Amino acid sequence: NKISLIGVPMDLGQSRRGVDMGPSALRYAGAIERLQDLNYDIHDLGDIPINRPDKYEDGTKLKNLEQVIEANETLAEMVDAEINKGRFPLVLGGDHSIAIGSLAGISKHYENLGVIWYDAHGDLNTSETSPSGNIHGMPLAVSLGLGHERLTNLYQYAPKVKPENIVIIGARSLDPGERELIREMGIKVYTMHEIDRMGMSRVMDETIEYFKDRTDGVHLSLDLDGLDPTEAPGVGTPVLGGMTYRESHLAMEMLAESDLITSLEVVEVNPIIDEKNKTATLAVGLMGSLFGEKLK
Ligand code: DIR
Ligand code: MN
Ligand code: MN
Ligand code: MN
Repeated sequence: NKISLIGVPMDLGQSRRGVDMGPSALRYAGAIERLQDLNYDIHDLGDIPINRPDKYEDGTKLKNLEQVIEANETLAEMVDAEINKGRFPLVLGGDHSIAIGSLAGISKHYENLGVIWYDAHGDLNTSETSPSGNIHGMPLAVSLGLGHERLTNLYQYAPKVKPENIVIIGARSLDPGERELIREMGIKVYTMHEIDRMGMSRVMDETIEYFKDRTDGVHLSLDLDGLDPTEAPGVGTPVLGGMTYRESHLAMEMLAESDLITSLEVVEVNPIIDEKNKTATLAVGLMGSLFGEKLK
């Protein structure tokens, strides 16, 4: 019942400014109070210092690589240290490239870390397949050991996760290289098609059942663009046809009941393109459900 909150105000893994204000937006929306009300002992460790580049890089090669590596190394160390203290790491982003550091710090504590990737995207691009050069489109591939060596080997070990320990939920925008990787590695994906056909309830039942025996910890990586942009407009890369408010709360409540989740990150909240902090407020509500509001 001890949570350590770490903010990562970084927007360098993609091309749109503003997601660096995610941690502030989430705190402003009441993240800490929400969890305190559930009787968690929560330590806010503040925000990691982020070095801005002299000039934001563009083009299609890995953007702002040095700064992204530096931030992720710091994050990995912090997450690792909090787990050593027996505390649950809660990482607030920032763009999704910070999952590289979260997973680097977390995964060394587990033999078989499960990862739930709640996202419109697969984030399975490598430097070769990426259409954008945005590192936020790569963290899951990096964690599988694929991509730029300085990213895959961050925190001096690779890979961080095994393909069979990943479940992607909500995918509806996958690049050709990502589709190929999913096929090759047999990664489990519930696209919007499956969610529509089966319903979120069965998707989560299957996911929980799948992880229950094979993993010794499960990290939830919650990209707010997994939700439909009508409900989560404050994200940099919105994709129509996403998961609803109700489906997402159901998913979080079922995960709370399962008691499987051992770490969480909340990413891609961009308050400057949001509507009155709607997306951060939604994210904090989902955190409430994940941390057991319904079970109280
Ligand atoms: C796209 C977008 N697949 C890319 N990725 C996003 O740039 O690699 N991930 N938006 O969250
Ligand atoms: Mn305390
Ligand atoms: Mn993502
Ligand atoms: Mn996404």
